[in-house]
Amino acid sequence: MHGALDDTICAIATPPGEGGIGVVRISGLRALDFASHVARLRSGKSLQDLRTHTMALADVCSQSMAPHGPLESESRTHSFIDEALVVVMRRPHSFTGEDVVEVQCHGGPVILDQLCRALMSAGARLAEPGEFTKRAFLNGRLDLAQAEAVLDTIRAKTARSLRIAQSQRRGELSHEVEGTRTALVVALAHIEAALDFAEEDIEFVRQDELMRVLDETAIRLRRMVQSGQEGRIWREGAAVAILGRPNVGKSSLMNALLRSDRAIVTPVPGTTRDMLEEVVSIEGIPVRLFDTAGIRATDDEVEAEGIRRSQLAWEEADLALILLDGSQPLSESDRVLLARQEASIALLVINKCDLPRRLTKEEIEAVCPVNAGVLDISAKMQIGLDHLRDAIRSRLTPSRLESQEGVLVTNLRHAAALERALQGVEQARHSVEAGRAGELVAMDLRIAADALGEITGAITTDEILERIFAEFCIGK
Ligand SMILES: Nc1nc2c(ncn2[C@@H]2O[C@H](COP(=O)(O)OP(=O)(O)OP(=O)(O)O)[C@@H](O)[C@H]2O)c(=O)[nH]1
Ligand SMILES: [Mg+2]
Repeated sequence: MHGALDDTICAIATPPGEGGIGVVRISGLRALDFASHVARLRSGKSLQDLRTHTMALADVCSQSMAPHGPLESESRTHSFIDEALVVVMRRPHSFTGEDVVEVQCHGGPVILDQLCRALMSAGARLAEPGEFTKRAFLNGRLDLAQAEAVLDTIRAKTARSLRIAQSQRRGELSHEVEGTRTALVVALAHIEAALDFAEEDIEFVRQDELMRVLDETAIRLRRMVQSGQEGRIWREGAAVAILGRPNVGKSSLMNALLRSDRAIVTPVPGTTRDMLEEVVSIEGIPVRLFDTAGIRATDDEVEAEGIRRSQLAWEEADLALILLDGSQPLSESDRVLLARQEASIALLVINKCDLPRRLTKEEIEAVCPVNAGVLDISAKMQIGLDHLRDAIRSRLTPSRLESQEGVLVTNLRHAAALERALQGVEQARHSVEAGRAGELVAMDLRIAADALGEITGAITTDEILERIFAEFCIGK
């Protein structure tokens, strides 16, 4: 069963492929026992006697062998896999909170595979995705939000994303969420006491005091909820689509922002037919940049499919860069695009500013009076790109300065739970204000407190755990 803690698990912990070293991780009650069947210390000592958090040189063999028995030279050549460094971390001072052994050998896929097989024939079980981190959670080493942050730190695409993930892994989000939950639980306890002793003339909860707590809690929750939109971008990356009619220089801009010759650039309109996606850091923001097929009326089936995908990319983008060619008057295709742009999610960019100007900003304004300003660039000559990066940054994270204080909510699951909590608290405030029965107030506060408990895992279900840890891969 997934999550059974009485068996011992093993998995390759380093990424697939070749590497200088590769690590196999073993965790569970019999980790040292199984490891000592496979790894024999050069010192002649038993692995079981190795001090915690120390490392030793060992021979790793595929054949199950008695931990102390003499190793025949013939069987040694037969079963020898590799030499390795073995590190022992005894419970509870390990990542999972269980006995852990990590075996570092040469990073070859066959070596690591044979090592895992040897451990499995000794009695270990291959770990399921995320099972090491899940055990860390079940053994109380991490709460759920911290466990999720382990994956975020590994996946972080920019330095700032990493800082945010590390702060969550250290427990800063959990601390804020738990603090808020405690305030609610205390208020709830008072209300429930008042309900239990309704006959007696003791005042368990003062109305104004309760309102103060609810107001404060609502402010804390609202701040976290509001940080969610921006937070998602730091964790998952923002989708930015470059759109425009053929030949305006979309692929040239893609390449300029990537600082590489990723996309094909030619003077032939209709060069890009398939959508290209690359991840790039723009002012520290992880951005998934899409180069799209130029949008125009066409009879070509392949091009039409490319254009259909461009439209989809536009709909799904966090930000669209609408590119125009400054050396040409506005065309019909440009007008169609401009008429569709929404000021909130688009930036208008005029390319080819190195060439004589044939397009005025007034012309653009005549088509779309509501826009957030127009930027001049030359993708080819690399002019104006810093301004463009800056504009992209401020469009994607308008509240960046504010949110640098306090925690940032980056995870959709957390954002949804926080929203439910906020709703519960607001509902409770209304009930108190309207002088409704204490039972109703208590019910809303319970909903809010439980929603917060789901974030840290104080309240959890198997279903939530399955969903979270399925995102991890084996070995984490
Ligand atoms: N002078 C000048 N030429 C540019 C600039 N940007 C792009 N070009 C040229 O414009 C032509 C088209 O550029 P692409 O980047 O392929 O344009 P595109 O929008 O991707 O075109 P499609 O893929 O066909 O939709 C090429 O000849 C580029 O060298 C620029 O800033 N200045
Ligand atoms: Mg192109």
